[in-house]
Amino acid sequence: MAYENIIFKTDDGIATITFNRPKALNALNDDLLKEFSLALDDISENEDIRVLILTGAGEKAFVAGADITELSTFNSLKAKIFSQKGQKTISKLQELAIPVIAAVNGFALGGGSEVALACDFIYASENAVFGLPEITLGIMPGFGGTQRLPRLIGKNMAKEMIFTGKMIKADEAYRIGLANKVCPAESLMDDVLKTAKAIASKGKVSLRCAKQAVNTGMNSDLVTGCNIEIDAFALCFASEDAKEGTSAFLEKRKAQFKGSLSK
Ligand code: CO8
Repeated sequence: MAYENIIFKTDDGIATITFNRPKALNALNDDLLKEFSLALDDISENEDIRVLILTGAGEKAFVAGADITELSTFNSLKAKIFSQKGQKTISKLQELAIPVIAAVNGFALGGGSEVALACDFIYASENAVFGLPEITLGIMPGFGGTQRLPRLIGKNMAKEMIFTGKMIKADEAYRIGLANKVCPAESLMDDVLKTAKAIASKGKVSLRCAKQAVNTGMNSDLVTGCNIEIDAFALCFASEDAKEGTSAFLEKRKAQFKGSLSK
């Protein structure tokens, strides 16, 4: 389908979705969220895509939040529907079977931070700015920020960000564990692609099992999580990649992972 608010590309097993409303700093409006959701459906049905990268068009923003022009027209019911739809899409993102990297290339505010939080990890450019400023608009985060941020950086750090609405720069985001890496703006995409390619060269079954074990385990107690890991570990041996990876090590050569999901 032809997208107007996102750019969706795939190249050699790596998909990139670029939020593309640069004049509004890539703010999430209803149309953009619909397109994003459809693109995620396409990705989940395409076994050839091994890694997804999210970024924003232009040099200023990843996503500066939900579209405040739309928000300003909401009553409670409309806000509930918008939040439910947004959360459904963001959960779809979090539950994608493949690894997802957020390349945060500027402002990631409100819903923009919340999208990045649902990715598997974040690389930020030096000019990136993170925040949940909803409180300054008289509202609060509604796309999962009150839940995912405390789980990532800790309850009290998250509460300070949510209660003050303060914005933090990339180096602070790195220091508190929100971003895995800070890169010069001009090399952000190259750095992200390098990591994406390293991940894409691994076995797709073991990657999916590992992601699912971490995600499901994080919502469980340790004993349940370790049991989830046992099953995920065992499932890896259903793929020919387990044989290839271990044989390659013993034969002192680089593994060529070709396992598919169907055999
Ligand atoms: N929505 C709509 N338009 C936006 C948004 C936004 N979130 N952010 C920026 N824009 C627009 C501006 O209005 C401006 O448009 P125009 O040129 O037509 O005037 C253009 O983008 C450029 O922005 P600025 O001129 O403001 O650029 P600055 O460099 O001066 O400032 C900032 C950049 C600091 C990012 C500033 O634009 C800003 O503070 N933006 C709003 C950030 C924000 O508050 N985000 C949170 C939004 S609320 C949210 O995300 C809730 C999510 C959960 C929803 C749950 C549903 C109920």
